[in-house]
Amino acid sequence: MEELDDRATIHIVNGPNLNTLGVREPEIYGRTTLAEIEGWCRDAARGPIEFMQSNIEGEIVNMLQAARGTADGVIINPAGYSFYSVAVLDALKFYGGPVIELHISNIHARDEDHRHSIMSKAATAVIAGLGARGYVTALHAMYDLLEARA
Ligand code: DHK
Repeated sequence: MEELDDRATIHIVNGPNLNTLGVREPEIYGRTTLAEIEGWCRDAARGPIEFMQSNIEGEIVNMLQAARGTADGVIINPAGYSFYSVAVLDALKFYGGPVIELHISNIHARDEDHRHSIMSKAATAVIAGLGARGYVTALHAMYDLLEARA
């Protein structure tokens, strides 16, 4: 396998309410804060990472448009937008590079409102149910994906 260019840039995009991790429904999302997750990702990163969060759909769209031609890979937790935002889905398609869709909880085992992600149509891979550590798993998986494509 080829060596990964160690300057591969990964964008990690977080959707609505993920700024409240650690407090919101800890029985589902755990007690780890988004700042702690960002720290784990920075420790695990093999190159530059951008770690972003917004509660605003259009800002997520802007982040994904900006990732085109800039990010070698995108990891996205679309949170509540997962289940209906065609705008975020379209922006993911526009991005065009490898995408890992990430959910902290196992959405497939949840209620009807949190089960059917439309984002998966534009995802290279999906990770769900690993808790907050899923972000680090996703980062390692993205490097593996990029290495396999190199
Ligand atoms: C986070 C959310 O905020 C929910 O809207 C999703 C996702 C699940 C998660 O598990 O990370 O349904």
